[in-house]
Amino acid sequence: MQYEYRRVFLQNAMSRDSTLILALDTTDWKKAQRVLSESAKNIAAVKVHPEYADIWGFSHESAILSLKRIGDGVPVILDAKIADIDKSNAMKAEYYFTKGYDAIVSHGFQGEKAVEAVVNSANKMKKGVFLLAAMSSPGHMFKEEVVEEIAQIAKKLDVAGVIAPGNQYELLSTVRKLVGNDILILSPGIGAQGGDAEKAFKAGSNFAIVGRGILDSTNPKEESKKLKEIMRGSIPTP
Ligand code: NUP
Repeated sequence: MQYEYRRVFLQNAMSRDSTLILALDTTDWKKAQRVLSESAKNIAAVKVHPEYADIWGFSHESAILSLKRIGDGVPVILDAKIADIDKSNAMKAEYYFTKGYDAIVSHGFQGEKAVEAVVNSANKMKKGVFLLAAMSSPGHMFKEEVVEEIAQIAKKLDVAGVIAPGNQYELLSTVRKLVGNDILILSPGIGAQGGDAEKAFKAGSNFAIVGRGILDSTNPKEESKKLKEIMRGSIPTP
């Protein structure tokens, strides 16, 4: 069940004392290793895209093992943005979960039945699903009624969490109202995309997803520590 994964994810965040998620968006494996090891003590999880394992020259399995080793056992979230019909979604989710990813990002616009296939695969393997409720990119087409419907799906299937933009505070607080207090909100869009961690946190976000703000900083350790401190207090009790 997703509430069980949510609890696992929250307990992990509490024991790591952080609600910061590092988006490890670099094709340079040496840089990925350096930034992850410097930030490891300040992050709750690491998020990667499906392409990185191959780009870095690994199988998914060994990429995940390396990330966990460098990141002190950090959970690895796969930003797969699953967006197909139920059968194909189940195949994709099972494939990635079997490789060892701890949680997956799925779109929601494909509808409840197709999202349910991802959730069922996750539940079978005690993994997490984070549903994309709206995007941080300018000009995105997540109109309010679409966001409302995705939030309803998130609640009905009781997913571990949703992804909502950390650079659009009104939309973010709308998502918080729609999903209620239990479902976690993870927010990208902070830093390079103009969002402010403190404002996102005040608008209802629990976890900040940050890539370039840490990767491109001169001191990833300090930058991740700063963001971790700003987000302090955003974690609900499991
Ligand atoms: O709406 C979204 N916006 C977004 O930026 C959904 C996402 N999954 N992301 C991802 O978050 C994006 O692909 C990137 O990996 C990360 C944000 O990186 P940055 O803008 O902090 O560098």
